[in-house]
Amino acid sequence: MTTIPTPGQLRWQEIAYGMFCHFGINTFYGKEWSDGSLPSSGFDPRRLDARQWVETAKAAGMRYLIFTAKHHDGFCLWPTSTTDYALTSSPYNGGKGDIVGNLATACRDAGMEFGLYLSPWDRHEPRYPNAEEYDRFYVQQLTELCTRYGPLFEIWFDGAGSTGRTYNWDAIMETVDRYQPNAMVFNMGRPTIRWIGNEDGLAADPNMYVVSQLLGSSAYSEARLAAGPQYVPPECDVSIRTGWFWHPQEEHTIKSVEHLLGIYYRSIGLGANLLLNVPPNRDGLIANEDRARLLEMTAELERRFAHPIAGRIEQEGATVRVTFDAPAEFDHLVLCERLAEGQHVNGYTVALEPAGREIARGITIGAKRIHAFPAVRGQSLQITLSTPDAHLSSVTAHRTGHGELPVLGKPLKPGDLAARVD
Ligand code: FUL
Repeated sequence: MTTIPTPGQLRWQEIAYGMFCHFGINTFYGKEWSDGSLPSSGFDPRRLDARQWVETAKAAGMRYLIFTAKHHDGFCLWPTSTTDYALTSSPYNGGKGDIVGNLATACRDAGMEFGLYLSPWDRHEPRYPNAEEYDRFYVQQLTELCTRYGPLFEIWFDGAGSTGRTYNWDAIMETVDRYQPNAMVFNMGRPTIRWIGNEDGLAADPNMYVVSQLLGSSAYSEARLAAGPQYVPPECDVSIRTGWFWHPQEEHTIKSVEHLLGIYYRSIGLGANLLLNVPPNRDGLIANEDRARLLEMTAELERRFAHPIAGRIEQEGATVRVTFDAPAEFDHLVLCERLAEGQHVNGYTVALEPAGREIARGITIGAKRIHAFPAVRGQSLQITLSTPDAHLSSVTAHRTGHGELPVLGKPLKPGDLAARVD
């Protein structure tokens, strides 16, 4: 890794928007975390339809889907040879189900990128206290997932519960390198993408892709970064509900369209990826309420952004002149930086010509930067960049009817989370 993105990282940033699906034993017992003792007998999604999840993601404009193959409780959603604590010992499909497999196929058929979450922290597995034995077990699970289900777009290593624990990251990363060399690696081991540092879906401003430290990672990854700053773009993960898993009677916690738009502007609109969790329910379906809210958000995004007024870009040194075909009224600008040679913009202003009135300014642009401001009218802009090494790949104007960022609702308190079993 260097300070220049790999083609895989660039593609991942271009894809930008994904669905997270938290689903497992917790779904059936009303838990967010469980300790590995919940019986498999409770796991029975009678109407499970992986295609409905993928179709929902697609209708929402999402381009990748990450599934919890195993959460901290250790319950596996594919027929693994490593443990009985899996859907094979549940009533679901007479113990013959393979939800990871169904989802992989549904994604492939729909042209949706597919990735997996495999929790290193495992509260069920009796070998967990023995680091060497557990590492072998974990590598075996990862090998099954990396070899049975086609190309993985992303592998999600969650640091929760693992503070102070050392895993055999060499062996884990060898497995990824051998079987899934193109998968993006989330936050641990040899990360190619990083956690944004909160679970609210909000990126930092400025949003720097070249970093020398990660949040919530491991000593192993930190040591790698200590060798020098590297290009590791962030992913914002957040749930559409208060919890990551579906719970009965929590429909009221589904975020409002305004809040979801606020998240979109502060993640994708700040150049980060957005991985929005939409948890399937006990039937094994994305519930109507979640689906409806998600699609309302998509409809509003389309209303705002589906009719861009494209600007022609001419650059001389650090000065970029943007010209629209005709004078237009607009209240949003979307700027994209050319990233193939790395992230360079580190300060910029946007002025409306000919008067030179400043309408927007910022520090970083990156994959995408959305600005909102009271409507203006004009045909050309002058953007002054911090350095002639920086280049923009596109500038579009939009007339949305909104001159400011969507407002985030009241921040959710940890106490709002559904019960955890510790
Ligand atoms: C956290 C986990 O503890 C949560 O349960 C959830 O999976 C979230 C995405 O990551 O670290």
